[in-house]
Order: sequence, then structure tokens, then C-alpha cells
Amino acid sequence: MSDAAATSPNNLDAFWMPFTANRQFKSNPRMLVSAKGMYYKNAEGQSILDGTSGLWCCNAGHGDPRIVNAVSQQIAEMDYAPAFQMGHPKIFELAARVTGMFPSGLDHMFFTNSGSESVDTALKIALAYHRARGDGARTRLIGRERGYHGTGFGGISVGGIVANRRTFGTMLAGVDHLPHTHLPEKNAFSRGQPEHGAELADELERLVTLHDASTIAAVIVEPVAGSTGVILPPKGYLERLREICDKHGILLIFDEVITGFGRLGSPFATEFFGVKPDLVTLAKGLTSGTIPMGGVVCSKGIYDAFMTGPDNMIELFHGYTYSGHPVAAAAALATLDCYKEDGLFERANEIAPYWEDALHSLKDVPHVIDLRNLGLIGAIELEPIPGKPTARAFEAFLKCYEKGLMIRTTGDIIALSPPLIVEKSHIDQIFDTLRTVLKEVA
Ligand code: PXG
Repeated sequence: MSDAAATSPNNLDAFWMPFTANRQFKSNPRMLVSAKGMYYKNAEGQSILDGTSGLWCCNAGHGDPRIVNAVSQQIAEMDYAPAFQMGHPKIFELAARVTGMFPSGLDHMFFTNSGSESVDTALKIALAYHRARGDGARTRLIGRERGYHGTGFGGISVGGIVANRRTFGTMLAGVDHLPHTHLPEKNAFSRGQPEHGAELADELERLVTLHDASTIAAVIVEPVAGSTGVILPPKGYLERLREICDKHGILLIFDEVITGFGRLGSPFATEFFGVKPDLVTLAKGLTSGTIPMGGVVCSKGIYDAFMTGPDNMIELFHGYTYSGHPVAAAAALATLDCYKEDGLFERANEIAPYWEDALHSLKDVPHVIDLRNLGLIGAIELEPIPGKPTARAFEAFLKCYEKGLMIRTTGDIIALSPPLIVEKSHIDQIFDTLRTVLKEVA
């Protein structure tokens, strides 16, 4: 039996794949069977360079023995511990370690199992916080066009993706949206943060005038929007949002599911942009994608507002069976060790200029209409084939895979986010492959 036959399932039918064109995939599957460092291996034995950290999550690269050992030891020592009214040491240690990576004042952490749960948790904390302070009329949530905040009803309500809004009904009531900040006519081919568009934050003032601040609980934004095609915050934009929120007593939530854990070359976008939100949602890089885990970091002021009333009362009526799972906690602690011991955030920061130059070297390739980058994120926006949106980028995705490179596409935008262990030689391989492929798909 060939290796490929030994590792191929004989029934692809039963599994309903997420966010996937099931029939297309099943007619020509791309099956990954192992991973180490910067590379996957597929069922045919071909090495596939990981240009996307899995789905923006494997920031420490694949198969680090420190994480593998921590997980195996933990599952043998204690596989599970109840999360309600009981505790285990590692999760307290993890909360202290993660909050210790934030500026002081962001001191508490709630645990979830995914980015979607983190978003719903943060929105619920925001609502419950205002209520706990006797300001319960603040129930309105503000998101942003082209925002992605996962797939829960809260997340799709504050998110700004038309396919969700078309498909899944009326969603949460009392939600409004800021405009997105993608201004290609002014900012195309910017290196790093774009110059134009800070004034788009003033739209929050317009929403305050429309709804009145006393009805608004929170604003949620991704500091850098990832999923909808890498949309960067114009210079001064996040600072302005913070100012307007402060002025009106509105909480600011940063969804750092993608930007957290070194993606921008600093621990979090919070530090990178020097803007301090009230709540931060996390997932993905928390465990380098190894075991599902997410979390919400919140300010001391928010936590303290709940710690009133009789001390036998549950302060926040929320949680999951797997909030703070011991195996995930062990994975996260070992992941933080990898980041620290190997200086991976600093590394990402050091290699980011090389990344930026390599990305922008594609400027003259046919059909490239924009290139955007920040930290170890890159986006290549392609001109859609007339009448066939998404087709050009998807063909590029298939051709890259054939040539041993994994990229992500959304619409006609290619998004790149390699593990933070990426070397210059990998960056060369990524952009050499893309240059060849983009000429072929032209
Ligand atoms: N918030 C943000 C900002 C995200 O990017 C979520 C929440 C939801 O996380 P979970 O763990 O529930 O999936 C995300 C997820 C892509 C891609 O290719 C992005 C995500 C997930 C899968 C693919 O852009 N982001």
C-alpha cells in the first residue's frame, strides 16, 4: 500500500466541512497528514509551506516538543477538572501570565474555547457591566462593516459580513455599525498603517447623536481586520475611537483573536498601537492552535464592578464546560514559554521589514491592485475576473498548493500570516511561488 493510500479515508461524505466548498473539495481533496516547524506534509508526501499559520493560529510553528510534552503530561496527570465552583492551579497561573503581558489595568481573564465564544463573552460582560453599575439602558452594541467576530449570533450581529446578514435572519436587536476603513483609492500600496481615514472614527459621534450615548454599551473592532481581507487601521483611527468611547462612557472591545500573540511583532495590538481597550478577546495564538482555547481579558474597573453583593452569589452568570480546560491550559503555558524563550515576538518584529519588502516586490505583477502589510500580515488584492468574483484568487490558492505553498483567500484577496518562526528563506519561497503563480493565473 502506498503512503497516500494508507492515510486516505475511504469515505469523505459524512464530514460536513466548515467554510468549505464541500463538493469541490471532495472531488479533489487536499489532505494534510502531518506538520513540523514551517511545513505541513500532505497525503501524497509533498511538503507544504505554511504561509498562514494554519488559520492564523500556529504562531509558534508546528510540533514544538515543549508543547507536545506539556499536553501529554497534563492529559496523563489530570485530563479534566470541573470549571464551575472548582479550580486547578495551571489556569490561575495562565490568567496571571497572560494579563501580565498587557499594560497594567487589564488585570483579569475569563476563559473560553474559541474566538467566537470570546466575542460573545465580551459582549455579555459589557452588557452585564453596565447593568451591574445601574446603567442597564446601555444595551446597544456597535460593530463595523467588514468586521469578522466569529460565528455566534453575537459575533455575526456586530460583524459586518453580508453573507451572514443575508443567511441567518434578524440577529441581535439594537446593533449598529461603523463604516470600514478600506480606502483603496487613497491608500493602495501603503506600507504599514495607511495615512488616510482616521476621520472615519468620527462616525461613532454620528451614531451617538442618533442613538444617544446612554443606550450604547460597547464598540467592538478588530484592531487589524483579518478575515475580510486585511483591513488596516489608518493612522490615528484607533486613538480617536478610544477618545470618543471615553467621552461617552462606552466600552471599547478589541477583538485580538488574530492580532494577539505576536502577529504584529508585539505581544498584542493593544501595545503595538498604544491604545488601551476595556476588553480584549483572544484565541488562536494563545495555544498556537494546538488545543482549542480562547479568553477575554478585562479591565480592573469592569471586574470590580461585578465583585459586589453577597459573596456567595455567582457574579457573572456565564461560562462553558471547558472554560479553563487543564490540557488547554498546559498547552497555553508551554506556548507562552516558546514565545518567550525563543523571543518570537521580537523575531517577528525584526523580520517584518524583510516581509514588507518581499510583499511589495509584487507591485508590478499583473492584476495586483493593492498590497497591504503590518507586522507578519500581508495581503495581495487581485482584480476580479469580470463576472467571476473570487475565481482568480481561488485559482491562485489551488496553484500555490500544487507548488507546495498554503495561502488563504477571501474574495479576491490573498491573506498571508506565517508562523513567527519564519526565516528569510521561507519568505523568499512564499513570494517566489506567488510571483510565478500570479503570472500563470493572469
Ligand atoms: N474574531 C476574529 C477577529 C477572528 O478572526 C474569530 C473571532 C472567531 O474565532 P473562532 O475560533 O471561533 O473561529 C476569528 C476567526 C481566515 C480565518 O482565513 C479567520 C478566522 C477563522 C478562520 C479563518 O481569515 N478568524
